[in-house]
Amino acid sequence: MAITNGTNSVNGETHHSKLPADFVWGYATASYQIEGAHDEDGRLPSIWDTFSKTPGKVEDGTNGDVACDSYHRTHEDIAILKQYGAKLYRFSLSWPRIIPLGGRNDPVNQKGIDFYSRFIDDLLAAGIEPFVTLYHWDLPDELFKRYGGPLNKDEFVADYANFARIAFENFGPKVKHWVTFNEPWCSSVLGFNIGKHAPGRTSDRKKNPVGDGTTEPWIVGHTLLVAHGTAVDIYRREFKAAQGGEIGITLNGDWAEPWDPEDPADIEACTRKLEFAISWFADPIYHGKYPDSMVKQLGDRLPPLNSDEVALIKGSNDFYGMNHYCANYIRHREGEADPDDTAGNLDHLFEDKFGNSIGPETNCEWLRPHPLGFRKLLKWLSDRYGYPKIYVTENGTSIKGENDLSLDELLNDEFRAQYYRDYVGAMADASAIDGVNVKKYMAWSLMDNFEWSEGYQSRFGVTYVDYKDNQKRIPKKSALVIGELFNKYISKE
Ligand code: PNW
Repeated sequence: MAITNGTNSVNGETHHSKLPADFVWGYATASYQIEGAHDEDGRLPSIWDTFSKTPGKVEDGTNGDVACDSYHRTHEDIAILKQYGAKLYRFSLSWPRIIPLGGRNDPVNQKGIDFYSRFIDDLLAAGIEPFVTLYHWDLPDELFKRYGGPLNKDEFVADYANFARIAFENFGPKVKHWVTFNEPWCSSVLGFNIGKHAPGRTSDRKKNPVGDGTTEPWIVGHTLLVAHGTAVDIYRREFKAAQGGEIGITLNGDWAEPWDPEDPADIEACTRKLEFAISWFADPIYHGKYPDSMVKQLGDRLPPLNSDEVALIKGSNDFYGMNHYCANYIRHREGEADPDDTAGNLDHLFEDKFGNSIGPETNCEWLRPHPLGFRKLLKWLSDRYGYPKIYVTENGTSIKGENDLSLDELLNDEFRAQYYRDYVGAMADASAIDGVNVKKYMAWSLMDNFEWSEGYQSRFGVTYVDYKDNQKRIPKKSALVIGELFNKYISKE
């Protein structure tokens, strides 16, 4: 049977893999990337406000002060979601809007609560289910200044637990899907080793005066795991029975192919790459321990999980939240790992030994589409974690040079449309052929937005945002294509 992304040719006839009839899809965004209104109605700075205003940290020197202005345009955003046929919207709460200083003894900002309450009501009135991320990287700056944010486990966990409880109390009657943390790998590694994300700590003194990339990412990862487990525990003990929702964490993870498919060391390095990127968090959650490969390489730099922590963390996912974008070729490195290494002593490459490219270039240096990798990773996760219910919480692409195109060209985003055809097809195959239990899908992103250290140059939206003309929103071709795709793939019976 020849298989190419959702279309299977059997005895000369073409069949489409189907997604289950109860499959739900929609779009994703995050507060700092879209809201703007950075100093309105009591909001105080997050670490991303501070980081993006530090010269040299964001490529085009921009920040999220205005972004897509979604704080003032919730009606417009809901109208486009509805127009696109989305039934699900993943967005994140801005912690510094809700508790401007962040801490458990700091005041709660009623205006922040009211803003999200109204937004959730309006989404539901439009027939769109809210899928809420508690933490998508915009830590109140004060908490970082006060005690180092996630570098201080006890303080951070207590403050995060308080924030989570406030969110469950206020929004839980209407929100049935919660994500505790978005991509803890990014918070830990990009924020505390590479220094590419806020708060920008790293061992590299050319980039930042302080930071220790050999220890801090592992401390932060530990903190985030414990904070996740604590929030889930609070939800299950205090809210779940009455509110009936579900909660999980969202992990990023891209697929790995061996640089030399004949070299057992490269094949092994692929597993190690997935373990360092994904199983660092997923193994404690599903198996109650860190992967052996990480313990072996990192020794006591990987803070052990004590038995109370294991009890909190093990079994703490009601669903597996999966963010997925691309794949790499992986080549093992010889010798001892560098103390600063976070990847598992291996290289990420775009070409294999024979010069084959993993996929076409995009506007992001780290992202090259490779749709079959999506199917393979869905299967890999399912095998390793016992066929959990998977929600794809992000998937999407930027386009090389998109920002420099004319408006007509930009709206005709065939590269992105093809990305979604291939990726949604690969997911349908994983579901129909491999038995993967994937139930929801949210494309990244509803609209172009602040792409972190890449600023506004890399666009991920299915909606064009004109930053020069009052953040005007115009649908791109891909928005139409996604609707048609799910219409085709989701079973009608
Ligand atoms: C994810 N990397 O971030 C985030 O969840 C989104 O907020 C973001 O806009 C989206 O993917 C697109 O980038 C990532 O450098 C950012 O490997 C950077 C990386 C990975 C994920």
